[in-house]
Amino acid sequence: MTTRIAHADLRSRIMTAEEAAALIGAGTTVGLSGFTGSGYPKAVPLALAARIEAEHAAGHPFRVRVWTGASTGPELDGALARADGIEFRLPYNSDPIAREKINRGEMDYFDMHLSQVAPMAWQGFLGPLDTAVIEVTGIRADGSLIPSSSVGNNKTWLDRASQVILEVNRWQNPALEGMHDIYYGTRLPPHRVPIPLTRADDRIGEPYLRCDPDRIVAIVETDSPDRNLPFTPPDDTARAIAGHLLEFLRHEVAKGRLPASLLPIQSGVGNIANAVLTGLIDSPFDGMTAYTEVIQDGMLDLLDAGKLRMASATAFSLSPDAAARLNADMARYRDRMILRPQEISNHPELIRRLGCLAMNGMIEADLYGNVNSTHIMGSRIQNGIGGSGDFARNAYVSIFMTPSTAKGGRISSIVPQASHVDHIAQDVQVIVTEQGLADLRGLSPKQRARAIIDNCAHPDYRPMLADYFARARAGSYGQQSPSLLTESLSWHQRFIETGTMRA
Ligand code: 0RQ
Repeated sequence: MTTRIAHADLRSRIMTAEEAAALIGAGTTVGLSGFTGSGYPKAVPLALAARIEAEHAAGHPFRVRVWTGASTGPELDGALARADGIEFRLPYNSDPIAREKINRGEMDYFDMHLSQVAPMAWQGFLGPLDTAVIEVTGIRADGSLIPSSSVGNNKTWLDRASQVILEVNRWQNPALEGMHDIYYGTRLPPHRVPIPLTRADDRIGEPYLRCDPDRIVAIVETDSPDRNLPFTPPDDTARAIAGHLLEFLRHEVAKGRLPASLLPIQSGVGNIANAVLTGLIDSPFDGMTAYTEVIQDGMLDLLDAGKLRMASATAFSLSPDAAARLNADMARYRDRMILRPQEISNHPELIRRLGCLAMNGMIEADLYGNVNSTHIMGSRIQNGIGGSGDFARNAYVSIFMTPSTAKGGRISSIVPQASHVDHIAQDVQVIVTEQGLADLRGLSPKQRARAIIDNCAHPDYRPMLADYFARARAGSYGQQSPSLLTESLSWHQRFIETGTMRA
């Protein structure tokens, strides 16, 4: 089967995944494709993991440094982490085995803003890139590459790597061709120029990835689906959060602070974000656009319902059903979707210019609106900051959402002090829980605290928070952001010691 590889010379480099994995050396750095479970290589990482296990069994140390776009799938992060083959990982992980290794201190993890990965690689701070392993949909006769279901950092890995291994995945729909927009105009300072994108649907690049054929050392053919995890249908909590948020958006339109088609929406991953998108189907907003990281089920529903005019992202993150729907009708969807490098989908300049509405999940927020998106009890990584920081700081309105409690009510998501801060109060404008919504724009810290306690905290924890705040107002060292330093993290410590934050 060579129809997906139209470049005659390159066909001679087709080999097995095992042969390709043998080209990756111990201790080297591997830049792999993949973003939120789509477009990641599915055969070479598995073969590499098997090789690493064999080397370990023979008493030989063998680990690699892994760079990706964002999260991948069990065949990549899962397999390599299980084989204890990852020495260092960036920039975003949601794999449970890798998470455990990181939290046990057995794997170094550099959790960074997704927009900054490519520039930092170019700046040289990350060290050399030895091998790129990139999934593509096909190779054209001129050697250009038809990208797959995510773009992520592929352009940068292909530009920077000493050697390139391609996986040509027959499962990826050939009608993906033409959907992508790969911009080749980024530069390092002092040579940077404005990125010429002024609307979410602008195309500023080309549909293909460039790659010098001389650096392609192996091509592996695959036929495997993306990870594509099912979404759980929205529960009452997710529906309540979506309801508060939609009410807020309607109010902003009524006040004339948002246009009737809203502004380009950015939606995080997860069930709550998906519930919000589902809620938008029955909203009065028409002609919406999305400038976001991932296209998830809810976006497809919005496109189908005619509410969303177009969606720009860097990857798909779909349930198996939605992926089948997309694949059955790719040619039609293709005109209304653009996949770009994550450096562009998450670019602060563009997010600020377009005025995105950023809607992201969080782990906890404190009384002043500092938000923790990444660490449980201040020290255990959950996933990573992903693109939430790229969007939150630069959005027109920056919204964070969470159920008001976690772990069956034993944890309050509103706490006296966040146990880790990813988004400082200045980058957080709206907080939503199933209890209600706090619009923090224009409020001082003490006003924010009252709004958050009254609107967002769970009734079981509201009196405890009000009591803490009253005592902080009476006894704090300063009164700008009242705080009792010996007590502000005691809720987390109590959970660690007793299994609940309840006093
Ligand atoms: O733990 O799996 O052990 O049950 O955290 O929480 O409720 O399933 O929520 O899947 O929406 O994830 C912030 C992690 C929310 C996500 C976060 C525990 C909870 C559960 C997951 P279990 P839920 P979600 C664009 C934007 C950062 C990246 C980002 C995230 C687990 O949204 O990773 O925004 N965000 N990217 O029990 C202790 C709390 C807790 C808590 C939840 N307060 N204390 N545990 N949990 N709240 C996309 C990309 O960038 C790619």
